[in-house]
Amino acid sequence: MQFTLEKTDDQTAARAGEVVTDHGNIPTPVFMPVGTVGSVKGIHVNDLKEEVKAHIILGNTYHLYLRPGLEVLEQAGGLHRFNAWDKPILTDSGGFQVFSLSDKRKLTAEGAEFQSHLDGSRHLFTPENVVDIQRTIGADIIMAFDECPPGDADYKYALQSMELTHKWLKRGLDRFDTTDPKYGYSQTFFPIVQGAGYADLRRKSAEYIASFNREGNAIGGLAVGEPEDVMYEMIEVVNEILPEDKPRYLMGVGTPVNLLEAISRGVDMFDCVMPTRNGRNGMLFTSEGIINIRNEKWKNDFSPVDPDGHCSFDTIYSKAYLRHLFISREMLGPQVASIHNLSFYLWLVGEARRRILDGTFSGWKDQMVKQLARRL
Ligand code: PRF
Repeated sequence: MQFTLEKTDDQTAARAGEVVTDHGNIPTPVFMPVGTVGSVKGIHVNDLKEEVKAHIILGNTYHLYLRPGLEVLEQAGGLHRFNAWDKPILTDSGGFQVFSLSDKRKLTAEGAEFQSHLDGSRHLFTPENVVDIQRTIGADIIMAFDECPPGDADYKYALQSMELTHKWLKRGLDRFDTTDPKYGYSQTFFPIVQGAGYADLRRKSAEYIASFNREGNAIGGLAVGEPEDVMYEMIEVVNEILPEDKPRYLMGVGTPVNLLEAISRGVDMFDCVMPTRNGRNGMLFTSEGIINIRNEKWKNDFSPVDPDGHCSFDTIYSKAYLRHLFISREMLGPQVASIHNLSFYLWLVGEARRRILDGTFSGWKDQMVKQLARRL
């Protein structure tokens, strides 16, 4: 993997760049749709390419390891062959999901023991075996095994957790650097900064992570219940330290406004379930603000779903029809809403990139931040 930094904005810390992988190039800033079990919920690959215009998607080690399991994935020749997505894939390492989803879990020096949320079976994730698992899944970008403390973690817990994440990083890197890809294309490994809402811990963690000088770095442990201004401050603190010439990935964030604020502070990559999960509930993100399409007010509104939208469904369908699909519980409703939201997110980061390149990012971002959070 290679990263080229094309331009840094004059007025903000925003950057435009390009990540090159064996499965294709990724212009940054970029948003990665989440395909937890290998599929971006409800959306087939043609729509992901043609309508959403996704460059890279994300999969989850925790889910894919439990089901379909490594034997199936290996026989398939890796996730790209299995799910027919031939562009880049990033996998999250499983740590975050073990703590949010599994039934019982216990941290030991070795790793994290947990029981499957599917059938109660017992498993152990270690910094080493999650590298092996992600190699078998065939991710282009493999994430370190980390612990993500809650947003209100006290200092002592945040410190211990950060130190554990650092120890696990060293072990994960040793495994990664002594093993090979399984399917003939190269894979890369991103470490993750932790440190909760404490600037001194964030600095320490960023310095430790930067010292490995890997091909990309991630910021974890944010958007987990802390106030937004704390999240923005932590991003600033960390990005002052992380290498400039490597992509920076902010994990699991966020709203359209969060994306623009983070881009203006030097973040290059994002993923979040919000466009798909909220879309399935009828929430539509647009450049004018947020729509709840189930609302009575759209019942007789035959204007396009989003006249400024960037996927074909935005103008093919009316708001009244999309509302009808939701109210009638037709599966087409959540599908159209998910495609709309993802195409909006991809447009937003793509427009940010164009604005960074032509020097108009800062004013545009201020204007957009005012519009995006409005309720229509
Ligand atoms: N670590 C990992 N995955 C994550 C997070 C994290 O801290 C977050 C927090 N926003 C989302 N996904 N490994």
